[in-house]
Amino acid sequence: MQKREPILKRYKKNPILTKNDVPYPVVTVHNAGVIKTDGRYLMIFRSHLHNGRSILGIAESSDGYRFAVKSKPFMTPAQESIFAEYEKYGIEDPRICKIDEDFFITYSAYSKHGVRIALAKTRDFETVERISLITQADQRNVVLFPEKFAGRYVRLDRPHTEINPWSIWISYSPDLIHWGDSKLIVKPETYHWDEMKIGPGATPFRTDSGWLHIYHGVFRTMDGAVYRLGAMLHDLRDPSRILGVADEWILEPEDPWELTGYVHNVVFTCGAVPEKDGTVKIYWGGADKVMCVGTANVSDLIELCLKKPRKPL
Ligand code: M1P
Repeated sequence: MQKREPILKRYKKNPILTKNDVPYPVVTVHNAGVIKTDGRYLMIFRSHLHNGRSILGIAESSDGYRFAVKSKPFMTPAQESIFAEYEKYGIEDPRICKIDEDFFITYSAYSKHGVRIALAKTRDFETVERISLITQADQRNVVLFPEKFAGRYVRLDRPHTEINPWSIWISYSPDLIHWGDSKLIVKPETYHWDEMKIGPGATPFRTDSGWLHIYHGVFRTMDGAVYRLGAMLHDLRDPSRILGVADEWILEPEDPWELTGYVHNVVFTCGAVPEKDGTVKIYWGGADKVMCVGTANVSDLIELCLKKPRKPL
């Protein structure tokens, strides 16, 4: 058998961002949401502080590879309003989604009450406004779709449950605040690389064949969990319809900074940027400690989803 080229090619100068690039004291730089707007790449990344709780920083780039971190954090846990009660243990794993003129950020809010998802928005990546806590506990990894469907906003959810392996659901909203009509759309597959749990990853992006969505899947080993990335395609008009979930992963921990770090054996995505040349830059946190990037051809990812799929449910 011939050796295959990887579908997602790592950037040679990974990691692209580490704690050493941050001008304030942090222990990690990982799990960043990334978006391209007016030729600029904006990255909102998560950092652990020395007390183990997380904050969000911001970095900017003109080429999507070399990022400069701004002098101050972008968001720290709220000190007032209802957000203060639910963000006390930290804020994590931001995803960015542009809808009309606003950039919406969904992030995990941790407290003694569990983990839930909060929604904030910015227009300039300088100031940010918290809008609402949009889930109860326990939820992580909520991503929004950048368009409305039949007049409603749509998001992918990842509730936790003891009965079912943690799976991907979909919910709908008239106003981004009140959500409902939820249903399960993709489950982990038994004895498969994503059998322990899966979660929505990067904000899905539109292609001619469907919404391409890069997600994470987890496999439990005798040495703990291994986090990998996979791809799935959602129907353009009805994103609850899954056109294909690629049977094979597209990325697994291989580089030294993915194999060891804050949590070993982790590649975890919160952001992907489609480019005009038919490629996509996929960003991932390595071992919950550094940020990395790689590129793939969008057509290859679509082919993987459609030609070699596994069942979504
Ligand atoms: O440590 C690996 C990841 O663990 C969690 O992922 P999941 O949502 O699948 O449980 C999160 O804490 C994530 O931030 C982290 O990278």
